[in-house]
Amino acid sequence: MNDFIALSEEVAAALEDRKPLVALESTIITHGMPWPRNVETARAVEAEARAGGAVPATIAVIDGRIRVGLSAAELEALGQARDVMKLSRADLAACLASGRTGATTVAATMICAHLAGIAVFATGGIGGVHRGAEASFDISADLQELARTPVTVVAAGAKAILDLPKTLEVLETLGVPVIAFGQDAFPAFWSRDSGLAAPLRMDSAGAIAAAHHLRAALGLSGGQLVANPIPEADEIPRTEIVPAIEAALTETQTQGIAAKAVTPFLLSRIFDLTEGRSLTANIALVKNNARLGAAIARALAEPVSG
Ligand code: PSU
Ligand code: MN
Repeated sequence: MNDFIALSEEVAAALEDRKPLVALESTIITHGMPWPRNVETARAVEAEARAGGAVPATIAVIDGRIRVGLSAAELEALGQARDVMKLSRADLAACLASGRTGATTVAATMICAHLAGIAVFATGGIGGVHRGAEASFDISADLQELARTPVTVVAAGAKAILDLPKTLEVLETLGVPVIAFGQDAFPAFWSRDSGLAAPLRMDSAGAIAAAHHLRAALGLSGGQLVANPIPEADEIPRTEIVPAIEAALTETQTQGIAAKAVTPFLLSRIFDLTEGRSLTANIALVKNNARLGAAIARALAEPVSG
């Protein structure tokens, strides 16, 4: 395509044949989960997309080049690498220019997926408005990206480490459709119900695909956030997760953690404080999202009627 972006053979062939594709991010691998479960999960999530009838396209920057579709060896190397940049919209070009390796967040993965021609992307949780944002101004660039880049993102809602009411308010201000899948409540990552109503609800992949096409037809920029609740069997009870979240949040303050470091720090502390239970749930929900992403990609690949 260009010398700054390279598609794997499989991804290039799938695009050429208009087969369903699902993009996957890499920050979850490098900054979201510990090795070796990060790599195992990345493989399992790719397998889930395949089982759902879509070609997975894991996205990262390797040695200054955007790569769409990674080999098993490349995934393994990325999962063990140190000094991997965490790339959002602001960092992408600088990483390419300096020939470095970086993992793409939701925002950067959306940009790269769109460049490659992939319309659906599945992940775990999106970034959002952090608690205390009225003082810290910490609002993830993921929200702005959803407002500008036309990719449908499947996530399990947003983590309760964030301020969920403010996150929903900002998404509404930005004109981002937030669609709960199969229920009325906005899911909160480890739990199916955040206690907040989702602005929109859809019950089929076909409806989500139709809305994706219609946004483009209406000339509306930006993507959609599909909030897919964690499977019931994998939910973590509030009594277990809330104290871990509170403790981890307090530590960010006492240790002065800020900016890009906040989300990875919280994820790793909650992993420790729940003795790994947070990770088991995280893996289950990403796989669940890859399945829904594949179904949406299949629906999008069907010829549009009318
Ligand atoms: N939330 C999660 N798991 C993650 C992330 C967020 O539950 O792995 C990652 C995603 O890559 C997301 C990024 O795009 O963190 C958001 O980082 P920040 O809050 O710094 O924008
Ligand atoms: Mn931030």
